[in-house]
Amino acid sequence: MRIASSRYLAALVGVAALAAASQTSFATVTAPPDCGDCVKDYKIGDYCDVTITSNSADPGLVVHTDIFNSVYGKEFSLSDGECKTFKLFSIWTDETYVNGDDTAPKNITVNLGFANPLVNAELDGETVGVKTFLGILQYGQVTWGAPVVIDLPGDRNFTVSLSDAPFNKGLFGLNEGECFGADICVTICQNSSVCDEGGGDVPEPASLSVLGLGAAALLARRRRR
Ligand SMILES: [Ca+2]
Ligand SMILES: [Ca+2]
Repeated sequence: MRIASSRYLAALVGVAALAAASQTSFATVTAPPDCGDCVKDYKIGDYCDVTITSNSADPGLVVHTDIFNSVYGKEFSLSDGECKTFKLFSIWTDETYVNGDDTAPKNITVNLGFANPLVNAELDGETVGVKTFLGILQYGQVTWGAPVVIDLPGDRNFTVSLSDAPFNKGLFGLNEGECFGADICVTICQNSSVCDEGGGDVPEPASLSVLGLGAAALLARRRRR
């Protein structure tokens, strides 16, 4: 009786080891579908996909923008937790002095269209003329609202944000013109992702237990011999 029970115990230990071994080997061969941390490709759209709307006439500080040519069709890849930053556009004013009308904030909107994934990020901000110390220091300022989070279930989740900046700083007036403007950068960060490939070959828990039962039967037959 004692021998039988110890054999039974040995068989059980064997089955457990086999099941654990089979589970481990399957898990290392193929990753589950929601493994995360996948490298995803990004591509910015073309000329028509990237637009900026800003204050183009008085009242308010009249600003001009110019999108960098290197932006169109730009391609890069990100894994989870990784960010990509690059210059998106320049901003400047041709006004020479921050008057009363210029200190009222005006809306600025950037529409950043992606070709991959096929989505649009709309980023809103404000431009304003700033005059400090009795007009000694003057400049324009662009400030952006909250970053835009784009969630694509089953694919990826990423954040798009733009950099705040002062521009056309001057003493007793503004240093007007594009040369004294500022470059605005965009930062794209991948928060999470779902892998494209894999997931089809992972055994279900049910089939794993079938595997375990098969091993048990095999062991029992061996013990009977
Ligand atoms: Ca003005
Ligand atoms: Ca002015």
